[in-house]
Amino acid sequence: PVTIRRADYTPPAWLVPEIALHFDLGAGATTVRSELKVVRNPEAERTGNIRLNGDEIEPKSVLRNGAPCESWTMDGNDLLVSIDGEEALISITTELAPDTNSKLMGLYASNGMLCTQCEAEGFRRITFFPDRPDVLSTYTVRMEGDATTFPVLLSNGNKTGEGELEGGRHWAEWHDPWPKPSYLFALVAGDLVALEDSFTTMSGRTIDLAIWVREADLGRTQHAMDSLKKSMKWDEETFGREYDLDVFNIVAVGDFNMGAMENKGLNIFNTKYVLADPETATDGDYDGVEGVIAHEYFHNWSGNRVTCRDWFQLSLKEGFTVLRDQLFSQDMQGEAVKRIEDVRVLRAVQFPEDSGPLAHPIRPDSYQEISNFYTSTVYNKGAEVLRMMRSMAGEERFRKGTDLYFDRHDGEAATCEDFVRAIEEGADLDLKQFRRWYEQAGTPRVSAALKDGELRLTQEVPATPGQPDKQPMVIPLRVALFDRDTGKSSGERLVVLDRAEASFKFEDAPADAVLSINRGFTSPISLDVERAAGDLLFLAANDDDPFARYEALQELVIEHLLAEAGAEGAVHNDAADLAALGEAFGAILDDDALDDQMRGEMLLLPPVAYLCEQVLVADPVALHKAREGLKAWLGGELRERFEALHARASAVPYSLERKARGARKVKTQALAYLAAADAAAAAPRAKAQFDAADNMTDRQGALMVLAGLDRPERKAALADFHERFAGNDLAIDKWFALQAGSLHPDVIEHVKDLAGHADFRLTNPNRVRSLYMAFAANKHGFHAESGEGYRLVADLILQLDPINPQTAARFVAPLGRWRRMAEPHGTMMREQLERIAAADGLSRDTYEQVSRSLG
Ligand code: HT7
Ligand code: ZN
Repeated sequence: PVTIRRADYTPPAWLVPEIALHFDLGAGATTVRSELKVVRNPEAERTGNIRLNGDEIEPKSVLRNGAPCESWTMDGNDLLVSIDGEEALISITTELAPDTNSKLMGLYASNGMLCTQCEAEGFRRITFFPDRPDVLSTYTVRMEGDATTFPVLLSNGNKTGEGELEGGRHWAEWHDPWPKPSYLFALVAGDLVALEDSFTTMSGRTIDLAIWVREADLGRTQHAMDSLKKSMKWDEETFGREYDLDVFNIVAVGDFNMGAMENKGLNIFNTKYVLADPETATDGDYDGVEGVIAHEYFHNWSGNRVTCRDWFQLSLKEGFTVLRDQLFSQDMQGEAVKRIEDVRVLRAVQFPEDSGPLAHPIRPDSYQEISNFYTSTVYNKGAEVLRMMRSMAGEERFRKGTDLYFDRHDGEAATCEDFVRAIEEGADLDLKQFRRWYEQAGTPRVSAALKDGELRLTQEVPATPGQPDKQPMVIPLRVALFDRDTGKSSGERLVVLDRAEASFKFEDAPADAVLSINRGFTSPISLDVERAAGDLLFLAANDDDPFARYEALQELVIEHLLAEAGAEGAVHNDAADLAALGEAFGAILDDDALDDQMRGEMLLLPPVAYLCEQVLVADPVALHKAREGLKAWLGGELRERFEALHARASAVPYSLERKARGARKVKTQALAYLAAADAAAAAPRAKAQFDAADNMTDRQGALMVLAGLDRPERKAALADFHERFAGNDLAIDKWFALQAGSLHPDVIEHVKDLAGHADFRLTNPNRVRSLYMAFAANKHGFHAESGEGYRLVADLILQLDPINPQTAARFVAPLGRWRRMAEPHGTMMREQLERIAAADGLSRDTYEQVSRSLG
């Protein structure tokens, strides 16, 4: 496979200011005729050919300026058409078979409807085109099809015409006035109904909003609509961004490779991020819908109005849009809990990526298959990098920077460098050295020690593939010092570490102060703090930054678990002994000043994925056992308090208010602790919660606990759930995921059986992820001593690769951690990767991930 390099960027030789597309739609056969107005790009090197990318398509006819063109050639998948003058009209016909398109890229069929996915390189599966984000065109789209099969015909922009045709057919035409790259093109044809509403923008324009779904799903769309309207208002108020078309359509699709897609004026969503009602969606699902609706909507400015010059700049739109959706959710749900949730995801997913064979900078330098770079690094670390700029500039100055960025680059395909320059100028910040966050991969490790009011910091950025030597990063850290006697802090300040070592003097430091550092998780780093015994317990009880308080308790737990698991260098210390931990958790349970949302965060033990990150070579089984052991011990030690918490929370009636949501969160946590301590006693309690549930959060929580228990209640609850939600794909996904992610000793057998279940389909990414991603994340199943867990995932990759390579390639990363896993795990994981690598005809997606993982 060819490696594409960032350094090789050259501007497109030809531009396409206008394109008209004609679709004659059918699930079995669709004909596409495109008309491209092409003009020479004065800023590029002259060439006599235009290169039009294609993928699994053939040109049925090629016209140039209205006449059949003989002088076209194929170069691999690409069509080259010669052009003599400065401009031309090129018309190409292609034929597609949407119902055999299992890759779900380009035009495909899902549940009887037709839809598209073009980011990153799907448009070239529809027609030949310079399929790169720096070619911007205005689109006119005419669709024709059977009026009964496809009563609704949607595309980007505004509808400009529609009518009947002979033979029960009809047509519609859409025009999008905003020039856009091909990856933002979309089309939907199907038998859909809409929840409709409107939004009045800050300048007084009325926007028609519609959420399109299958008729049976209409009753589950209100939350998505509410989320959309909140997002539109928030983006006006917080970033000054107004919507720019007369309509905004969202369509929910059951077969989708990712979460959603921000196509201009026609967002296409995985049903998972649209449909929600109390009976079938958990509180987490509600948040997911709100967050993803916001994310896609925010792309209208950060991604669509200002797009990316090339795919190396992906974090320009994704990192920025993740930051925007995180800030939105903080405003909607409360800052502290949302921040903790976001950091937990970063540490459990991005930190392992950054310390493994797939590590890359937020702006990668090369790729073979761009789909492999839609990563937690580009998205979540990308957002953290921008958040650091915001912390250094302050909210107001950061806004000046983003205003300048939007003004300066509106209508352009921009680079990360353009963004940094706009923040530098608009926010008046020097970001020269800060740019290293775009260049260097790896999670910096910072050591901190406080002595006599002087804070000494050192940093080290670990070597990553292709980057053996690193330069010091700019690392902002919010710091406070606490008086050990009064429990009070002398205020917070921001220190910026920009050298390998530096010291900061705190003139007002109390004698024998306790250090609170990286408050609010100012920087995406790992920290090593020299502490006196008792400091963490002090901070867990007294820190006035909720994140720092949470962090102190997590640190205590991590120290204990590493020591329990016999991790190298870990020792039990006085502060982290079991009794102290029991007291700290007891205090969390008793603290009336904590609301249940925050209590729920504090009660969550660190995930094994993050525990593995604490050591060079991890024993995942020992860490998992230590974690479960602590859970069981706490469940027994604090049994009465967990029972009281479960009873109190169970009495709170269902609503979507914060208080009721908090109660549901701690209710299932209490159940999980009790079950870990005494399965026999907890099983009837869990079954009672399951039976009494009037909402999915309680029902799923109870089933999650039961699924892990070898008790009779398990079978009955699983059967009840399956029958109750038969035909509801999203709920049945949960049924698969709960079993695959369970603590049950026979989980591997369960997964094998589930793969043969009548409801399992390899062609549906949600279903595949619900079974196999849940399993790959289940440390006790995936890392089974037999190696059977690794084999199962490798088998899946080989089976799925010819069907949906993009989704198959996503399963390589869990096996790719082999170097960091203790023996015999490391060898067994590597052997499975080698087995995949030896297979014939691997896709570019899977080949790239496997070879990087072995390399
Ligand atoms: N920008 C969207 C990315 C996306 C995507 C990428 C590759 C293959 C399929 C895909 N579906 C959506 C999603 C987002 O970040 O908003
Ligand atoms: Zn995005």
